[in-house]
Amino acid sequence: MSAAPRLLEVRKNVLKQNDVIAHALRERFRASRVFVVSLVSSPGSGKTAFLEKALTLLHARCRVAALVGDLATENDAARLARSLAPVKQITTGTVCHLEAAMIQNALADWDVSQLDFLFIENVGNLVCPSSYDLGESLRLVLISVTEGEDKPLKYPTIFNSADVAVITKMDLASAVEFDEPIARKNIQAVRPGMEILKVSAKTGDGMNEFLEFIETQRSRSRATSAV
Ligand SMILES: Nc1nc2c(ncn2[C@@H]2O[C@H](COP(=O)(O)OP(=O)(O)OP(=O)(O)O)[C@@H](O)[C@H]2O)c(=O)[nH]1
Ligand SMILES: [Mg+2]
Repeated sequence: MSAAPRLLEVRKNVLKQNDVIAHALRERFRASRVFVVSLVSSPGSGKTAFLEKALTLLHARCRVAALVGDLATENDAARLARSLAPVKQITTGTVCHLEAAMIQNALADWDVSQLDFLFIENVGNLVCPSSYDLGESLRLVLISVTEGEDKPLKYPTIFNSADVAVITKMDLASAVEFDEPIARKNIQAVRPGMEILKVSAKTGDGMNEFLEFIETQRSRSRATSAV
């Protein structure tokens, strides 16, 4: 057997194993009645800034926590911890995405039934994270106004693996001549009917709408998954 098919076989098995763990995680989250929201985007789209703001606002009214993945450093965990919510950094070394087993390990000593929301910030990457189910209830794909309206067309898989798109850094939109109708059209071309939210972590615009949105999603999921 040549090297390439073997590599393909190993990759398939890794993905299969990931799905088994993700399924177990999803069952655990459902039984614990915790709503899990993951964030994917390119590096620097504003995941941590957005999450810090969301955690700070939510921490005042419900039980929230976060996991954050990066290849190296604990920088993002330190930023998120300013919200006073419990936070854990997952450092992946050379791996360009989070995997379900990493989430399982990070949560080994956490009682998730004590949480209303758990957020997971993935490694900044528009390719690898799309293949890995983390057992989350809702996956957000962030696209910042500074990275170009064509990203959904260039990286359709990540948009297809997500449930909702969040346009970030709206405070910079006019400075970078962000063309919102084109960006929306591109998102819809890849994922027709996808819900799109707009936020600025800097000014706080759109944050209340986002919180209302996830609270509604959580209520819906609780109503449909009677445990
Ligand atoms: N003006 C403005 N800047 C922002 C906003 N959100 C994030 N930034 C800036 O964008 C840069 C990257 O933000 P991060 O929150 O670190 O982005 P990230 O997606 O978490 O980055 P990685 O974890 O490295 O992938 C930082 O300099 C932030 O201050 C925003 O809403 N407005
Ligand atoms: Mg970050």
